Amino acid sequence: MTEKFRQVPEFAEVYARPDARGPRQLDSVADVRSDRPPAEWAELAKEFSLGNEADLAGIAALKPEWVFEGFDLEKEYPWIFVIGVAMDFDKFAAAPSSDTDTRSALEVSDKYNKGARAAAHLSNWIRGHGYNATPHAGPWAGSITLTPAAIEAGLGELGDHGNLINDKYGSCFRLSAVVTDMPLVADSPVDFGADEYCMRCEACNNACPAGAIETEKRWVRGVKKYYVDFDKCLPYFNETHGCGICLAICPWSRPGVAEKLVLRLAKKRRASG
Ligand code: B12
Repeated sequence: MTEKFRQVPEFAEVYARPDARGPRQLDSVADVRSDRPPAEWAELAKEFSLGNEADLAGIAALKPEWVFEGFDLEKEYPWIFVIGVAMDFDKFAAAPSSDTDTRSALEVSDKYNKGARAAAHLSNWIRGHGYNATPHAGPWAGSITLTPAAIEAGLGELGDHGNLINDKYGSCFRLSAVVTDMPLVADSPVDFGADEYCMRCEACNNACPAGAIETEKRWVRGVKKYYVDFDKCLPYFNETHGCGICLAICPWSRPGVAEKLVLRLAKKRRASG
């Protein structure tokens, strides 16, 4: 049986701090809609978001298969603006946390808050221009599975550890999002070689204390992708205030490494025609 998630009091405090997650109430949607071409809105929204706590920003058309059962967001909101917030590597890489060392878990909570603020800032900016916008931020699952949306929005490739690898931050970042009816333009998925790299690297497979990360891809709901066995992952995750070892050990996550790997893989691709 899965053990209950062991929360230390500090976490509840981090999430409850006044304004830690941005304004408690969103602005109302302006009565007058400003009119601009979608490409211009997309550029302006990214510029705003990157200047207001987001480290990464990308856009995708919201697909119904990303919305959890019981919600039908995509009828109201055709677009999802995905935000990435970098974590401090040294703090995050102190994973796994314990009752006496909560550095990694606190960094995670802190960056969940930053992601929530970034999504709230952008939602209000969009609302100020007369369009509807709703923020989505962890640590709760909310109504959307963010990983496939972030892949479509070009924030990174899916790594063997089941999460995104970005070409600057590796896997050392968290996601939040804004769904909106502001007319935007979708970005495209990226391919800088992380998927191929993962096929030869076994760092996360070997480091996972629960043996939850499989080396081979599997067919999951019609897509062949890297697979993590969460029945194995969850008990250890709960025991360690959120684990995180797999993303911390990922070679791409160490500061400065992702950029070098991207160059090396591009060179290799050019050489092999
Ligand atoms: C539930 C959840 C968990 C659960 C179970 C994971 C799961 N897959 O269900 C537990 C508690 C174990 C967990 C653990 C962790 N999580 Co988590 N988790 C989530 C959450 C809330 C929902 C994921 C989900 O939708 N699951 C249900 C289904 C869809 O799962 P699945 O079929 O196995 O799909 C997974 C992947 O295959 C992929 N996926 C789903 N559909 C598709 C479709 C295509 C085409 C592709 C390519 C991929 C893909 O997304 C899922 C992500 O794990 C998301 C936030 C969010 N709202 O999306 C964060 C999230 C995925 N987790 C995150 C992180 C960082 C972690 C941890 C490292 C914990 C930590 N210390 O931070 C570990 C890593 C464990 C691991 N190896 O994945 C980040 C990932 C950031 C990144 N760089 O990509 C997210 C996005 C949270 C956030 N807001 O930043 N997590």
